[in-house]
Amino acid sequence: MQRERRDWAWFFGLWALLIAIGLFLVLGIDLLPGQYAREAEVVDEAYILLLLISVPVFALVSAALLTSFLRFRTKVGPEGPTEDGPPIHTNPKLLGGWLVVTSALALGVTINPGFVGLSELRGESKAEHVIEVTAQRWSFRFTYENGGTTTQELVLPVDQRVRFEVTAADIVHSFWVPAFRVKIDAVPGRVTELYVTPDREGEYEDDEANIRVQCAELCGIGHSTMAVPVRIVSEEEFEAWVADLAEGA
Ligand SMILES: [Cu+2]
Repeated sequence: MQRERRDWAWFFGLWALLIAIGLFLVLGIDLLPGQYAREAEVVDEAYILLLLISVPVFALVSAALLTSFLRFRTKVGPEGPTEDGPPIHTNPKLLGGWLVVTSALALGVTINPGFVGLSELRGESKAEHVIEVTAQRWSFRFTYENGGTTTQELVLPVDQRVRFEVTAADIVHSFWVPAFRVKIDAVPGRVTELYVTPDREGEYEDDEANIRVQCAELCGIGHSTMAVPVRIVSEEEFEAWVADLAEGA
């Protein structure tokens, strides 16, 4: 009995320790690159929430495993046990509790961040600007509402919701901007949509390499170089730039 109590103490002690380590890793360390869109906040919140929920679960399993290793080891060879230990009997309360807790967790994350996050990202189809994106081996072409078109950079106005209408000219690619955290497949013969609201100015630089469009679907030899810098500017600057672009075309 004394021994059993100590086994449980080990288990709960390890569980608490691992939870503390996990929470420190999730909350104490800045894991994610800079956010440049409202959508990035939604995605990062979901990511952190899922990590927080998984910490106690993963710690529980690890604590059970470690307790078994540390407390239930036995010697091999002649000094070791000569017969099996007593069988373990089903514990209906434990089983029922496990079923309820894990089902509630699965249902909970399906609702939030699942449905809630999805509706925040694409529940609304209004947008201030529409930009057509055509992906092909190995570049992206952006066409603005006034007909201006470029493959050199993607310029976006700050605090304006943009709908990207994405397609591909040859094979499947994927339109992804790491600093916005969202991406969508570019499929030949289809138009897929993605909404982004950049919420601070910034542009691609060596130490802000995440402000770029990057193909995220392996598409051949030039896949990794299929990237275009992104620049987020004020509305006035954007209007002037896009007017120039159309004139040049
Ligand atoms: Cu590609």
